[in-house]
Amino acid sequence: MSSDESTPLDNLSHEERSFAPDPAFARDAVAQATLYAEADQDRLAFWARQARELLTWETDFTDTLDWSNPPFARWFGGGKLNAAYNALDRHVEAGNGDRVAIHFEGEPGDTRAYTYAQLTEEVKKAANAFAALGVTAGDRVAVYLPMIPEAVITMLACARIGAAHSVVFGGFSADALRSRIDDAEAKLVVTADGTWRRGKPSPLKPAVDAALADGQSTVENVVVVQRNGEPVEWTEGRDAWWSDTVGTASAEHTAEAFDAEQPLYILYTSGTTGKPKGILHTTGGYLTQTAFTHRNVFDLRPETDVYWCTADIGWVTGHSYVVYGPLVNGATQVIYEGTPDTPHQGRWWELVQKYGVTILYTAPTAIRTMMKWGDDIPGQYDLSSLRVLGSVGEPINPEAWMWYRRVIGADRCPVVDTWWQTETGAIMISPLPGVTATKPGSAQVPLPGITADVVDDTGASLGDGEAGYLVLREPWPSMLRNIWGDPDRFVQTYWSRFPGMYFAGDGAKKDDDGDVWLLGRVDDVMNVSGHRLSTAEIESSLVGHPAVAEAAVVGAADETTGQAVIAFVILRGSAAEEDHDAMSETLRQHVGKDIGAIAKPRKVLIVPELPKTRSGKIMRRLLKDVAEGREVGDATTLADSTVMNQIAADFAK
Ligand code: 6R9
Repeated sequence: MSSDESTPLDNLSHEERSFAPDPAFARDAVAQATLYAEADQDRLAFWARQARELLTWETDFTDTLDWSNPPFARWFGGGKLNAAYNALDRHVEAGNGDRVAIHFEGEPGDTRAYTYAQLTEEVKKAANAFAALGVTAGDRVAVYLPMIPEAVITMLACARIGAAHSVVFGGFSADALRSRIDDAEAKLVVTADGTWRRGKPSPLKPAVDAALADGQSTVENVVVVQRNGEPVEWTEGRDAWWSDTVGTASAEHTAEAFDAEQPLYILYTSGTTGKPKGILHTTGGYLTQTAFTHRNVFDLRPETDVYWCTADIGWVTGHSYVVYGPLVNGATQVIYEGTPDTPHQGRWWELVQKYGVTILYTAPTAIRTMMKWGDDIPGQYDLSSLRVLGSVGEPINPEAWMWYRRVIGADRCPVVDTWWQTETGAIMISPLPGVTATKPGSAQVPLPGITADVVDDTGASLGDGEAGYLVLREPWPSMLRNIWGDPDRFVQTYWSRFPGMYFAGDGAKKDDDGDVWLLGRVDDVMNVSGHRLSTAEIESSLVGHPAVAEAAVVGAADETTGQAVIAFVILRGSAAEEDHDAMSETLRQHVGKDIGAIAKPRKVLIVPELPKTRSGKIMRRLLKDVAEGREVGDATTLADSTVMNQIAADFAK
């Protein structure tokens, strides 16, 4: 074997660049650095302290963790609290009622600001209205709303009365909505007539009507927010306008304290097979860890920061880092309804300038898109208010990380790459901006109180430099408690691959400093001639080439090598005009040179678009079907379902 074939993973994790913590964070750095030691010494005492300092309990807990029946955890036993009271009322009681909780910006440019006092009042009204419709503690409420303040109000109103919300992303179909309603046996649906998408009204209510058309579901009422003013069908007796129900309800409501393990929400996420899993989160532990991570990972200073997380509330990031973390911490945040390129490609940066955003939390796919649009667009705005930049959702390739730091962060703002999942509920692995010297492309260190490890096939810990599976060895406060209605699947999916450990489904390795590098889902880890190659690593190399905007790599079955590397790339601006065959060859050679001959893709197909879910994750499974000459599988969760036809046709040419 030639030397350039020997260490295929080295490219990604032998990243030499490192950025020392910003001295501006030094005040908190001292305190933060001690958190690791404190948690190492006594993890449970550490979490108990966080729970007591970050939350207000009506009844203090007596038992930090009950792990007597693993993997079914109970955190903060004996404790009672109300999630909405923690997110709202107590800030008003503490004299911060006039602080802005939400700066809302609609896609058409309409704006609304809610102070903590106003948001509390709206949530009390919604709580009274939902209760009047018969929703009681323990019931489930389906939420099918756009990114408008009523989404936050609805979620908190459910929490206030002890009902679990089940938010279904507004981009999902009527069928997807119905199956989630059925699985959760939701009593109420809260929706809107529609929203705005790229300047046009985009409907939501028709999907709810279609989902409930047979009249056989568990849903008794539908509350409809008027947002885009488009005409809607109406089912008398079932449907009610938000303005007629919530709008007329009393603003007096006393929050009742619930058990720490009261279900807070169900959020459906797709597994490798079968129907979506209803991930169940409960109250005390979830709020503790979302608040802790939101405060420390972003160095939050609630009195002065303006925080903006671009995630939709349809995803877990919207739950933990738009709704619960920021509001429990009393932060001021921006919520934006629309797409980043409406009415122009500078919209996000215009919002950063307008609201003086200090902390921005977004996804690599958005960062790469902005990169593709060019530096001169953010260059037209004043981004000097920014001080911390976060990334979440998939591995961020070093070039995108560097662009984010340099162009958006003026080479001054720390970038925190945060690894976590719907199932983990909150951030698990991430730098702390005042403490960690950051490395482009690595999520780096498990947070205080989190025990993450990289293990081999047998569950044995691997040394630095060896690629394996990411596991979590100890329960954590915001862990999922179950799969709704399917405890066997819960045990099977997460706790059986490595007995006694939580299996995350991600590949990872530690570098010589012990920093964790995420290598993509394990189904995305390829094995070529006995070498383990990560899709992320080759994609990172491709995106590092100046002609490439985005890349997706899959391993296609191959008789001789086990798997072969197949790449799909989108070219940047003028490069798209060049001869595709010549460009493919150039890119193959580029990867060969960058990583080693073993990683050179067998084929590089130039494509106009990649298949992405509505949350922006590339669906490599579909590309793999194409690469292996199979009929393309279920593409119903794609944002644009026509993309795959084009790719399949081009591949066959
Ligand atoms: C929060 C969220 C979870 C999966 C996870 C992993 C990938 C998320 C990442 C990351 C590398 C990061 N992922 N953050 N991979 N680096 N910083 O995205 O939850 O939608 O459940 O996805 O996303 O593969 O297993 P979810």
